[in-house]
Amino acid sequence: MKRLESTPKKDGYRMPGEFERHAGCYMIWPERPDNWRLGGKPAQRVFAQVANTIAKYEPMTMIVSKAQYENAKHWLNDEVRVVEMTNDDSWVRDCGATFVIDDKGGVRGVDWEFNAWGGLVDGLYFPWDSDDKIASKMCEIERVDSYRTKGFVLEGGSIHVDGEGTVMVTEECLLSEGRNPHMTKEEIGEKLCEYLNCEKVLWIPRGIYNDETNAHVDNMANFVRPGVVVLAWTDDQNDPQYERSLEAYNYLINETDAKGRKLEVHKLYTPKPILITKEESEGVDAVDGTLPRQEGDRLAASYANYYTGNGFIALPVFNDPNDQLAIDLLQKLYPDRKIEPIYAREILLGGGNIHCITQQLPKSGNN
Ligand code: KQY
Repeated sequence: MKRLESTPKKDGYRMPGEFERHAGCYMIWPERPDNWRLGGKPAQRVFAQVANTIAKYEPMTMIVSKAQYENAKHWLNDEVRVVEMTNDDSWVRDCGATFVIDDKGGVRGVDWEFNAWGGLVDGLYFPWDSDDKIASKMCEIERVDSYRTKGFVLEGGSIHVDGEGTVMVTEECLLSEGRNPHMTKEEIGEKLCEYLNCEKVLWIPRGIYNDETNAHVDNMANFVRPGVVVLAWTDDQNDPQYERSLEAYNYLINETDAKGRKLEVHKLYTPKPILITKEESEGVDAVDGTLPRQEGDRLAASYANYYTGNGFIALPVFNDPNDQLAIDLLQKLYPDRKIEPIYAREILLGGGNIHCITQQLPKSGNN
């Protein structure tokens, strides 16, 4: 398949909103023992649950290493397509392709340069070269041409689009030292608009407290549909999350999107602070160069990290009283989708959640 030299915007391709129709979904099977406790065994059960749930609604593909191929097949339902591929870890939202479509039935991939959330400045593991090849391999599987953003680093979890010209990010992540320090905020915004086919960037200042991705937007906020946003929220003024959510709220309610609409912002209450236990910490291999998982560290738990699929929402829950609040709010905002709550502590322990471990393939005329 071809590497294209132009950009999606020039060629009439756009990234659709995640709430638009999908032709499929990708995930990567977890196994690295310096990120996932107990060799990834507890996380694998939950990844299988997520994949088997999604497969009820849309074609699901699981990427898996040679070593884990048979084990993944064992836990996954027959509907899940299992494809062997070398990988460094399991965050396909971030290292995988961002698919763009045109109005003639075309699909292409954007292959962002990936450096494990900050490269040698504050990246989370080294090396990351196998993960950086995942996007182009996904494009081969889908038989679609791709755009490589050479010299421009980005992860899919650091953007959300409304499909109508607006992209939402956090300054904390997009302007971080480990990604594109040679570029100004304006240049970064132009690059996003060129590759996603947008006209307007919403720059939320900061994301979720203690988020090891430098605060991806997908843990903080999401577009329910154009003009409607959910935002992670707490009323607890003693929680460091409070001022982050408040500044984001004040920013968003005073902004308009690419079409000039005021945004309707819904508060999605976070669970109570979730801390790593001694047992959980001791289950992770200590390796120089990977982020240590220490007892008592606060995890970046948020209900905003959900996946929007065909007719359903895969929602992380945490056995917290606010689980039900999140389910009720999202059911109200998505009346035509079934809410599928999944107990997601094991994903959270790895540093992200359901949205971070999934990547949709949008539906176009021909797929
Ligand atoms: O998108 C994400 N939240 C990925 C987090 C990566 C964590 C690696 N340990």
